Amino acid sequence: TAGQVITCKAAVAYEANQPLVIEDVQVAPPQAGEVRIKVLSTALCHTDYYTWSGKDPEGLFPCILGHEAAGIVESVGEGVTDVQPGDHVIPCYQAECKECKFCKSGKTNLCGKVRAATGVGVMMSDRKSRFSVNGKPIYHFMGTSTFSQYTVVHDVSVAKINPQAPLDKVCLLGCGVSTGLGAVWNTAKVEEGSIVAIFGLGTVGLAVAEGAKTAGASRIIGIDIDTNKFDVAKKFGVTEFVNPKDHDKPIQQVIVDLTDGGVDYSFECIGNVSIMRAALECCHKGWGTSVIVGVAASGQEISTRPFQLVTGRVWKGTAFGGFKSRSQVPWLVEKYMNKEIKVDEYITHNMNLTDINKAFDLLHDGGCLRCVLAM
Ligand code: NAD
Ligand code: AHE
Ligand code: ZN
Repeated sequence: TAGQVITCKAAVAYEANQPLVIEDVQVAPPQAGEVRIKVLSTALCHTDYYTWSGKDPEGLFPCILGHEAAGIVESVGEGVTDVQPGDHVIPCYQAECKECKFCKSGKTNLCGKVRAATGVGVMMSDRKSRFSVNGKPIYHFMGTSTFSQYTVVHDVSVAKINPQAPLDKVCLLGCGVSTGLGAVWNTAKVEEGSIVAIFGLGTVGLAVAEGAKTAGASRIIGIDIDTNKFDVAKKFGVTEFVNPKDHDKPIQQVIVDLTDGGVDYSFECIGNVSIMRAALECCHKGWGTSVIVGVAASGQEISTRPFQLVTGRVWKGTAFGGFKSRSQVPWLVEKYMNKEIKVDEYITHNMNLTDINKAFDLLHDGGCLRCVLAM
């Protein structure tokens, strides 16, 4: 199939908020610096739902969503040396070229090499899409588009992993689980004995809990309005639960009262700007640090009294948990293989690509963490 157009099944989002359509899609061969991947497993992340809902300023339609996946390299374009056909890989929406100003800075995991193209749904070299249906182009999404049996990505967005790793599990390391762990280990750098608050106990929030537990946090307070999450959260290290609906006081006050003045670290894993404010304001005066992980809708802005920062609280954010994708995703896979991090436990549902609309509905069903689709 190398060098040929492949026709395969993909879930196309034609319009915001409309059911995805399973189509025969034409996938062009990879051009120079590109890799065509046979996607075997993909999970759904809340961010896919967010873009589908039309609230993402970078959302373009029609497109092929999906960014938490694993697969096997089918063919590579000219000049690609780091992977070859048959390699097991995880596509990475956060690229790592190792050469740009960002990659060389030593200060961030963001990469500048292909971001301009991935933000507008095309490939870098010719600013065109490799996907089409009956000759009409379909946009890429996040440089990954994994809701397709085959996808084309930039070579700087491919992490080569241990071929023994089960792809239907480690696909989760392409986003949610890695993001939560990294938010704790890389962005906040939580120390032993810390008190941690986590707003939102979906996969990202629970991975934050797991990261905080391994970092030796003394208390891990989970906050969610879905009581279904409370039982499962214990497995991930959450020690106390708060349901904002049980309290009349603002949630930041509830947490401050519970912790003798506030937490050392808080994490917003929902995407709600008023909760982002609460997460900052429940931090301890003088040092408390709040990390924004959730993605908020277009037009939403955060606010607080500057006095909160003047008195020592720190507001941060994280993309992909600060992990350098190509360098560190293979390491995360090894940690999973060595049973040092959980992955299986986040998978509550398994379905086929053809059931993708049901899987989208599940995202809002209490109790669903990750649904993995077999392609
Ligand atoms: P999810 O939908 O599985 O989990 C969100 C949780 O928040 C749910 O348990 C829900 O009940 C809870 N929640 C909703 N509103 C709430 C409220 N008002 N108060 C308390 N709890 C509330 O989502 P997820 O896949 O875990 O993703 C979480 C967020 O992180 C999303 O915004 C997603 O877009 C974002 N995300 C960001 C990155 C990144 O790199 N920064 C990576 C992955 C996901
Ligand atoms: N297009 C959105 C931004 C969405 C966003 O912030 N994405 C995160 C990853 S979410 C994964 O589930 C991210 O990595 N951001 C850094 C980047 O380079 O996009 C918007 O609101 O404009
Ligand atoms: Zn995601």
